[in-house]
Amino acid sequence: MRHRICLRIVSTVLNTKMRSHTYIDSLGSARMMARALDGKALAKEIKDELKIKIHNWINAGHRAPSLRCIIVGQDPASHTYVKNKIAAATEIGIEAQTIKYDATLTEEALIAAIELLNNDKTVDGILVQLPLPNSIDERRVCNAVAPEKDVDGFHITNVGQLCLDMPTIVPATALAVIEMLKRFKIDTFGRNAVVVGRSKNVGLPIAMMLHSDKNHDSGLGMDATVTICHRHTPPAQLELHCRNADIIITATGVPKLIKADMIKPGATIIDVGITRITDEQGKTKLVGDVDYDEVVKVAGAVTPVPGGVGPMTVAMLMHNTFQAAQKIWQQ
Ligand code: BQF
Repeated sequence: MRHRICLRIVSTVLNTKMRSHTYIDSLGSARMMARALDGKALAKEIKDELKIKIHNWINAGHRAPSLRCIIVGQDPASHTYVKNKIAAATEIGIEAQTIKYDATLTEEALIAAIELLNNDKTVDGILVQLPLPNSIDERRVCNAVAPEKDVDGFHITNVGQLCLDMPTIVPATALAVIEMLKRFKIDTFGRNAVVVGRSKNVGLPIAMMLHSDKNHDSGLGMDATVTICHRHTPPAQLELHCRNADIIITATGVPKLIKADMIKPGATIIDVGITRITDEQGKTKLVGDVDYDEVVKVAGAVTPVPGGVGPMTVAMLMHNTFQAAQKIWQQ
């Protein structure tokens, strides 16, 4: 008994101080913890690669790639996201500016502003930070961005091309998930993948690439067997689908939706959820959809929140912006 208590103390010290990859279970046995997939470190690697490519691009006589971020209203989370994007862009040699409007801006005025940027030859990438105020039709606004400058990949043409496995601009969050699976060497070929959440900008493009044929033109297919679960999937069914999954991608914004008893031992869990919560001390913090502290004991690999998919989303937006800059030059 004393032996077990000692082990538990040692494991607690290791886990908190040294980030051990093992923990001691309730019977006193040492168990492996899942690999934490460090999105922040991978995002830095990708930004460093892009920084070199952009440097070479400019040295070859091109102007710096340029990005415009339009933000409407005062939502603090949206302002944080835009700041993250401008900082990342500036750091790697992309010329980036924020264009801020009051929440009272009309849909017509927003579309007029987008059209000015569409016609500006010194602008390569345009994004409109979502969500927009309820008075503005997001679909109409996304379709107003010139498809070749649509670095968010939300234009109807870019969505259609993605669905047809054609080369296109892919939404950054979906590209972030796919890039993490590739760079962390998570095998998807013929595996069972579950996507939890069916949003048009996140769940749909992820599910689309996961199930698609790698041999098709886009080269982004992952050849997995994909199940899409959503708010009308009964909880018992969600559990069954998840327990059968080799890979779970969750993007719901429901904290602790994905629990340890829903995980196949060794599975890979990618947490796209971001929810701001206030803890007991009144501090706000970010949490994902995954009950991380428990899931990490069963899964083979899991992305943390913060520091998982979020930073990778920003890195892949930079990838999209450089891609847009190169395509425009070829025309
Ligand atoms: C991190 C986003 C929901 C709705 C609209 C780093 C970001 C987030 C987290 C970030 C997100 C989420 C963005 C972390 C951009 C990702 O350290 O974990 C970066 O800036 N994101 C967005 O632009 O719009 C959203 C989530």
